[in-house]
Amino acid sequence: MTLALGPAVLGAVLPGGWGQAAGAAFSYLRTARPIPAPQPGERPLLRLEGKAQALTLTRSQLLALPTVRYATRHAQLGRTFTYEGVPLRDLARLGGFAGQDMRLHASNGYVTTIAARDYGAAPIMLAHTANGRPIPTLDKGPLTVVLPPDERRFPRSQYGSAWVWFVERISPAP
Ligand SMILES: Nc1nc2c(c(=O)[nH]1)N[C@H]1C(S)=C(S)[C@@H](COP(=O)(O)O)O[C@H]1N2
Ligand SMILES: [Mo]
Repeated sequence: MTLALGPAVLGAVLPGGWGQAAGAAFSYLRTARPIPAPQPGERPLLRLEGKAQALTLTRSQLLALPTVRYATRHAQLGRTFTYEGVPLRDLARLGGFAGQDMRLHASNGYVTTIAARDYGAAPIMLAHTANGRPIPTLDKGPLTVVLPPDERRFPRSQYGSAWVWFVERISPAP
């Protein structure tokens, strides 16, 4: 079953405390706001396959989810951007699979898994905005995973595969 998120659905899918820190305290730019109905003509960017149901989210809906912002050097582009996006931990909560490893599927067929111990302890994000603007395809948007600038915890030599670009679907790892 797929639900197109509208305000009426949200009360049902959002458990209390969602968007608040449980575990490591992330510094949020914004906490969760009511998720709006999709704007006319807006296309879904992300399909979040939850435990019980799947949600599709447009850009305006993603913007209403808990948001973090930090600057980090993109592992493949080699340039530094100030990114804004939704922590993977909050997406896992929204999908009802908090604490479970996350599978990320890209539109070019690439698939990888990010461990719950990684996304639970650090604000690895699904970025939708770079330097205040939607992320263009050339910069690996519209949705691209970025990791905090912590070379000791997330060395690029080991975490290159986590920098998934063109993300279109997220599910719990089987
Ligand atoms: N969408 C998408 N993201 C991806 C990949 C891919 O093939 N498609 N490869 C991953 C892997 S395994 C690594 S090591 C890096 C590779 O980046 P590079 O090809 O620029 O070195 O991107 C990661 N993100
Ligand atoms: Mo890789």
